[in-house]
Amino acid sequence: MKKSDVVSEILKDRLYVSPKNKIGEAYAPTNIALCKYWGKRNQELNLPVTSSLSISLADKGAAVSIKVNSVDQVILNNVILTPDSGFSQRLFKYIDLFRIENSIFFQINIQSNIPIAAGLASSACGFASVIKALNHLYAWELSNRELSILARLGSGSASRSIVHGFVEWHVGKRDDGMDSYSELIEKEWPELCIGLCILNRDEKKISSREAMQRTIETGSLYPAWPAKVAVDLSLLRQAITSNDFELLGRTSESNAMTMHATMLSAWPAISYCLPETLVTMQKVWKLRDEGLSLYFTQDAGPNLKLLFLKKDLHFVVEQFENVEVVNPFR
Ligand code: 2P0
Repeated sequence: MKKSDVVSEILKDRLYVSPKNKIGEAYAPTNIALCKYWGKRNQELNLPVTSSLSISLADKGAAVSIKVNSVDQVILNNVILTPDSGFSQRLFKYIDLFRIENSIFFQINIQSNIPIAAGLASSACGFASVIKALNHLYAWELSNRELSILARLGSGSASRSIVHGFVEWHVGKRDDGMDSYSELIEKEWPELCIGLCILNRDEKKISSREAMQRTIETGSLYPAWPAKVAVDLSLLRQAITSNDFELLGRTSESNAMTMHATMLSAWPAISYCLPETLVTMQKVWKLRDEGLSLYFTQDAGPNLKLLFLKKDLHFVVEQFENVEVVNPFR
């Protein structure tokens, strides 16, 4: 099954309508997985091996506006990208799925307040905001479930960036992925804080896509991953329902460490850690030994995301230079 088949299945005859609005505008928050998506059972459709669970980062994300233009053009944070840039090409390959007439071109203007490709889930909010903006431009009136499935075709983690709050991406069983979508967990936790510890802003050398695939193909520890996810998902749901922060923090940190262990077991081994990543981890562990309720998670990059409660905000900000604090339920 191809991506275009999924698009036709969801949009049906709406795929053939012309833009109804002059401009399509949308915002999507980025998201941080507390239980990670690591490995695809279908690379074309970005269908995952397991479910995953994330939290959306409120005002950290991407705002997109799309309008019909004389040529295809991407403007990223006020800079016009050259058509042969990797970012522009990936984006228009995605747009092509929704473009029936070859004679229609778009200008896509993206304002993003997170570093691109530094393990801060820029593709998540990027593709989620683009599909939401197209939905507005064409007045398709898609449901969040449909938007999530279409966002996933751009990037797996984008399926979790359609809504704010805690989100679970259901693994699904079907080959066409129609049951692999994300859904809001109806629970707010206003005391919960995320601290973005940006240790390095360089583009990563190995994409998540490549790293996942190498881990599946060669990682001797990967076979243990689905069982670990099943346990962690259940613990995280329990932690969210009962406002058990220690359980949430412990489970999230352990899940991230296990994901990185599967990568270390691949050949050639993959590590996204820099020396400063390890120094920051040690600092979290030391503060925790001293009684602070502080945990971290790490994605496919060297930066860490701290998890703590509002009551410890001032102390955490004092301890970690340049930490940027997000309150997902503000
Ligand atoms: C996650 N990551 O759950 C995991 C944890 C990185 C580490 O989803 O190939 O950019 O576009 O589906 O979504 C990053 O991978 O990969 C990611 P594709 P994506 O957030």
